[in-house]
Amino acid sequence: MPLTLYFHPLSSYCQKVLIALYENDTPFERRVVNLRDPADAAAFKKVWPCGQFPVLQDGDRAVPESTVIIDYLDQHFPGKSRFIPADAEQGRQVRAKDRFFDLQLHTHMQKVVGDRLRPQDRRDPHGVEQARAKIDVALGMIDTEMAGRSWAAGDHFSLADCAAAPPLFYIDKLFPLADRHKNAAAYLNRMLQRPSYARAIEEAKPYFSMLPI
Ligand SMILES: N[C@@H](CCC(=O)N[C@@H](CS)C(=O)NCC(=O)O)C(=O)O
Repeated sequence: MPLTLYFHPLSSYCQKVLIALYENDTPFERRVVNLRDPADAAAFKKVWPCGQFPVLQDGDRAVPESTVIIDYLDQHFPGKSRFIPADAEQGRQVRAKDRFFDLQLHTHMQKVVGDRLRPQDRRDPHGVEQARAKIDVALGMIDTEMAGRSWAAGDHFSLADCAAAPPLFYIDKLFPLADRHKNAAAYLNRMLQRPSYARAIEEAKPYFSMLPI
């Protein structure tokens, strides 16, 4: 039975998983979820009651969480790109980077974008200001690190790059990276040259008008 990905092309966490799938040309069926459609959202919640995508379905097993999905793909559907090094120490470094990009960058990007989608009287300017400050700290760290490396966790493409590119892309749309974070901007450009990520972005483009940025 083929894999099925529940996702939306515009979703940054879904792009994280699409990069991994496209890296290895892993076959899968696409199930685009429209959370704004109550019937579609309810159908998706039967698969994953938390209602967040991406979710990968493999037979009767539903695998939520982008990091776990990529780990699952690496274990069960390995291809030419390996996402988590077998070496324990290198693997730990890649996982640590993945956590960094999700928790110190992606979460805060979502806060800024999510706030713009709220009605004017339900916005949270203080929370957005805090998120922007945290994004700035993370970008400074990324910029310093990327001065000396090609990929997010070192010399090899990995899970960390799948995690890094989508939030950097949307942050670049909000606050252009090239102004203050040239190494981060160059890294994002490298990612955009990579066919797997270029494809994910091409597929998201028809939906860009839905973005509040
Ligand atoms: N920790 C989750 C985060 C997934 C996530 O935040 N997905 C967003 C889209 S990018 C979502 O489903 N938002 C809808 C919601 O939270 O109701 C992962 O890594 O997969």
